Amino acid sequence: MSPRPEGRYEFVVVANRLPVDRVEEPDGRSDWRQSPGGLVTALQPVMQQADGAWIGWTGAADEDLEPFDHSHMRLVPVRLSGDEVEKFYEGFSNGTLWPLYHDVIVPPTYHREWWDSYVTVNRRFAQAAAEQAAEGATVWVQDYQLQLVPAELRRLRPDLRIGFFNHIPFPPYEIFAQLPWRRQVIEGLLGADLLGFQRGQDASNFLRACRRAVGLTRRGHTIVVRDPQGRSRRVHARAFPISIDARALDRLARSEETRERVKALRSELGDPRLVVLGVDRLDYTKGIQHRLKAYGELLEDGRVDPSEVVLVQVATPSRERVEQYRLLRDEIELTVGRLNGDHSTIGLPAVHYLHHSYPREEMVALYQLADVLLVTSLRDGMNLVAKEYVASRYDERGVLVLSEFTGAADELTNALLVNPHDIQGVKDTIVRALQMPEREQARRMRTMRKRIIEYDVARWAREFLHALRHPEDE
Ligand code: ADQ
Repeated sequence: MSPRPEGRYEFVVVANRLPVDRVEEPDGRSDWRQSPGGLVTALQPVMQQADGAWIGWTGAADEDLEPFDHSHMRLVPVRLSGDEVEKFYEGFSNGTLWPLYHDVIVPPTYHREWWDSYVTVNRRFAQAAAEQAAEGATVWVQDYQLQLVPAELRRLRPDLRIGFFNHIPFPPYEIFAQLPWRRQVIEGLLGADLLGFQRGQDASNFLRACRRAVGLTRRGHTIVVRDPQGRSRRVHARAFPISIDARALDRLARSEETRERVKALRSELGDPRLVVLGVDRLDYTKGIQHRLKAYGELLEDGRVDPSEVVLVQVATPSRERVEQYRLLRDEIELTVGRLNGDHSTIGLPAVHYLHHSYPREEMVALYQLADVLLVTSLRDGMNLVAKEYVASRYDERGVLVLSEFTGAADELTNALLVNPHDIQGVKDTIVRALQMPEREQARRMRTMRKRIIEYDVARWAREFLHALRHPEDE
């Protein structure tokens, strides 16, 4: 039985996390602050126009909270128990799906209790969305933690238009086939009307998985599925590469405060001639070890002189309760320690390693400071850091070294593209970047900036929602 559509929201986002973080006020009370992410910035105008609700978890276990209003949105917290945080979130989402969808860089773990928890929690999110959505509303489900929500939601509320966007890659079938619950995942996703992926390759991998796992063949971007009532329904799957709020970053980069901060940072680094920057969540998909190996060899060979060039590596704390992430952190910090032991002098470290989160303003100052940005992901859905760097370089200076295994590489073809596994190639490319004439820097940067400014995150959201609401155009 479908519940009567009694919710009142015309636009509902369903994501693992709510778009707010808890902050402690000086008087001891706690309050909510909008998270800095691009997704919320992109969706806020849609939220305000359409009377929107956002369904997600607060990030804390065992918390029962009533829905509340914040930043012109209705926020609807979904409760996760401590056991579910372990099995659904750290387990199935981050220990099974994350490595499986990123080319099995580390082996995924398959546990039936994790899967059971994933099913239970996905049902809970779908139920919450079903309760909030108005008759015929648009619901947009986000990311790999919630792949069963589309079908469950359709079962509860066949009147809704349901979209799904996958922020991470969708793997080739030969890898996806390992998943003991591959059929259920595909069926879960096929509950949507429109499935968005970062690259064309991800959409093709998904369409191929539909044929191999559930025997449904595609016509172009479309698959025809039969609902239990025997009606047929069309599901579209294609690429909608996510982007950033490029104009806001450009403005911030040009501000007087940023310029002052860049000067201060440069002097704090000992006024190096050149700065190389890496900014990543501390994750094994980001290829931080590969980058440090290449950079270490350049110092060793004397092709990079640490009295002239410094490497600044920002490694944002991430998933610290997961064993593999703790090991990775130890490994990276050991390597940085060795490099500095071998190549630093007093007061002049060869590598500045920062394990912190920073406000937007500081990130933009770092981007402005960097002559070269290194992105060496082994696999990455998009990589917004690369796009943020380009958006911040209004001066058309700086060189982006970009892994070809990122979604961003499809669009930023004027970056210096590298295969991060090819250490010799990465070394040569870093040297080429450090020596690139200003005219060539400007030529490459200009083309990349044009793309990012035209195709920003607002356009991404607009195009996805247009395609969701006007399937006849597909
Ligand atoms: P992530 O794997 O988190 O995202 P990325 O796209 O690079 O990777 O986004 C990271 C974001 O965090 C950027 O906006 C960056 O500025 C910010 N950030 C990083 N370090 C920070 C720090 N120390 N302080 C403050 N902010 C920091 C997943 C997928 C990606 C995909 C995005 C969006 O893995 O492939 O691009 O979702 O879809």
